[in-house]
Amino acid sequence: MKRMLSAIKPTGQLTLGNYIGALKNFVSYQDDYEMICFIANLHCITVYQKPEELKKNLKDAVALYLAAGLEPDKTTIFLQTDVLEHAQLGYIMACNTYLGELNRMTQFKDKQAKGETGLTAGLYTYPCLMAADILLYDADYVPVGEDQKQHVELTRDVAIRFNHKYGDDSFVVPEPLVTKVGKRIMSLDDPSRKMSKSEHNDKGCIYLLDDPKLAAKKIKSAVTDSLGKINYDPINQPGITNLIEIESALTGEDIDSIVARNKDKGYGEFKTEVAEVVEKTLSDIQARYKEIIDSGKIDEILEEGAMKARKIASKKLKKIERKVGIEIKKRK
Ligand code: AQP
Repeated sequence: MKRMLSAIKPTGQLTLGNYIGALKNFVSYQDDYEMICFIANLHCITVYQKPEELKKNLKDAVALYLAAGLEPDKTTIFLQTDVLEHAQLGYIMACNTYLGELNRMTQFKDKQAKGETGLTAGLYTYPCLMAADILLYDADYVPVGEDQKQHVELTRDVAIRFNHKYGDDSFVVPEPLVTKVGKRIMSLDDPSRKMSKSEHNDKGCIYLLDDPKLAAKKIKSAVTDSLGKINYDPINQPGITNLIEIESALTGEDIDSIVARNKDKGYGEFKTEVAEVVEKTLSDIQARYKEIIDSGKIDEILEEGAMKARKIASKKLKKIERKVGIEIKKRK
């Protein structure tokens, strides 16, 4: 069975974008792949987080993984810091990544271009840690939203170079898998920007733990256009296109069929239809989330997941340390 790995960094509450672009797909893949899915808490602190809030967001993220349908007997679920090998291999990967490569990473460049201050070295070198996260497990595939594709491509470049230098059996070179529908869910109040959890305007973002009625309201007040036609047209009608993508991703109905069915409807009526789908999705997820939080099983699931992950990760790290020559005595 091929291995697939992915992660989410809970720098805030998880969003509908995370669900559509990532979580929902992890769930559908878990039957066909050996799935490894972790909570990237080291990546979270590349940008300052209030410790108490972060702790809550991490726990909520695990509960939401499970509420979305990930099953611990099919998917290895753990916290990144419970497997120390991530940070160790991350350093080795940083020593095998060129500054020029990091300078080309658009996520960092965008923040710099926006004039954000206080950007950290951790944020800059984050793709090296991400490369380690993936290569540690010899993942064949990495399902990501469009924004993360570049980081997986960097991981491939680093792995190919490393294999060339130290031997082809070092790392499996992973492939990114980008979702077809919903690869980039946009902000509801500015459809030129991605829906992001760290977005400061709550109106543009639906959080998975939002009151479902509030989420429906956000859909109903989404920014659209003045053309008055339900079309799938990302360039000229990005707002309506975003709503079509959301509905299609959540219901599985084809984009063409949604457009055809709604072609004579006004925006208000169409938004009500999408709002109902979103409200139901959130209500279902939240009912399961509550059961999981009440069950008190999260610690146990994380411990079991970390044990399974450590077995793979420690073997790989030892092999890589031996290859780069930083080992003296063979570690057990
Ligand atoms: N809006 C989105 N549409 C589709 N996919 C998305 N993903 C995130 N937002 C969208 C996908 O979710 C996975 C986990 O992402 P992440 O949370 O680890 O990082 P991110 O992409 O940086 O997410 P945010 O919400 O934008 O975080 P902040 O605000 O902290 O920068 C990834 O596969 C991602 O593509």
